[in-house]
Amino acid sequence: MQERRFTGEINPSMTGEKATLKGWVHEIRDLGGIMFLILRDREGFAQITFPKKKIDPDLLEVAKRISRESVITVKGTIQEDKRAPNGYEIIPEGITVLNPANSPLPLDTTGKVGAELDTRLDSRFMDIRRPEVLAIFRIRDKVLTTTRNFLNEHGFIEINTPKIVATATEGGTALFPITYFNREAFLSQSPQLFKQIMMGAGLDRVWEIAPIFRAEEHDTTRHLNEATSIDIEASFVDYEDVMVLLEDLIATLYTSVKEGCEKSLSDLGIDIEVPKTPFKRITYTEAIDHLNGMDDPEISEIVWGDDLSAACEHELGRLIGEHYFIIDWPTGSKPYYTRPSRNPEISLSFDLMHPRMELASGSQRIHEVDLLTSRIDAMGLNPDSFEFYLRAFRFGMPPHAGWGLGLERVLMTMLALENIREVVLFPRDMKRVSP
Ligand code: AMO
Repeated sequence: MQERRFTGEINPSMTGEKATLKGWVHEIRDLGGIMFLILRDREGFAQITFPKKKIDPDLLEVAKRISRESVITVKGTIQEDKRAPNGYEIIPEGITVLNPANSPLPLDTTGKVGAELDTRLDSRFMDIRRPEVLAIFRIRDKVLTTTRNFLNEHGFIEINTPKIVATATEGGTALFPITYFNREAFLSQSPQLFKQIMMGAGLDRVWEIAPIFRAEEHDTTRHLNEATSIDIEASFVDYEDVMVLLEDLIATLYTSVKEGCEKSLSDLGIDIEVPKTPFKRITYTEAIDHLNGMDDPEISEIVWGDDLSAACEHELGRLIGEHYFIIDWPTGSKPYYTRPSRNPEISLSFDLMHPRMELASGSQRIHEVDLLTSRIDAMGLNPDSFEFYLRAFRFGMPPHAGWGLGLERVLMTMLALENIREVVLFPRDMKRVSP
């Protein structure tokens, strides 16, 4: 008997060969003279066929008693059958129940009975058994692997920065405090300060893919309290250089999913289009000029310096219709580490936008310690608590730029999913910390 095979490794040309399959009982269909057991594994389905007159009656009795979603081993002979999934069936010679599943099931894995997202997330282990949900996580894996390869090929070094920190990095966004022995610490909002310190350390180009924790009280379909950020920082470059890197990465991710995840895209019932580079760049000032000319009650008069609301993002997305950058934001609307341009009111900064939402933000950074200290001060923060960061700027800090890209937002927009929670195994939001 052969070693275990995945359902996707077998094809009709193997007719007559023996095979061992392991997986879950997806469905049992008893049609009287014939019974079908559909076995499911990570790669798909296999039809196990029991022609009742020809099969050992004891084997048939075992099969009839197996509950749905039990874990089984099936040994049998491969036979071509055009009507079956992948064009083959297995005529069983032995079935072992490795672990029976309880009934009733918390969710229906066949997709015949729909369930709310909350119910699905409560039983995520069973939800992910559905091929269209598993497909999302196979694509997530592809996006992560492609990102790592892309950044390695571009000379970036992977770093791991602490997730328990003493200071805020992003100013505006709220922090999760934790008890750290006898003092207060926080969960990290961003690797920002540490990736910049690594520019002072001479690593030149670094990347990190890691969780970021945001205590935002946003109960929306595009915010998480624990998200995954793809962060880069590079020395001796300007913000245009890192925008080019970012648009190249986005196009590379779409290409690798389109070409390398055909089955997953088909399980999701979608096709994706690779965005064309270079992406359009519009300045913040052009964006608000356009928005202020709109006759839309959701978009009231925007004052220069305001952040752009979701309604504004939607309007710009509708107008442009593809990925684009909003560049040169008001200095006051960006974090203290963002470099002002020659006009101190305007910063060398950008947001990467999908027509539906923001995907990334980044900028040229301030590398002069005096300017940085005064910006921290001007934002109402205490420079003393940033001393560990500022020190790195006193002893040879090169000019540098970088960005942070939200992995979940890339995935939800690429796959046209409504809710960001769909692309996270165990999402953390205002209402959910378990499972
Ligand atoms: P920013 O705060 O804009 O920038 O975050 C970067 C990207 O991370 C994603 N993101 C989120 N995704 C889901 N839920 C959230 N609550 C959430 N918060 C952020 C978004 C966002 O565009 N230090 C800078 C980056 C840099 O300049 O290098 C930063 O953190 O997709």
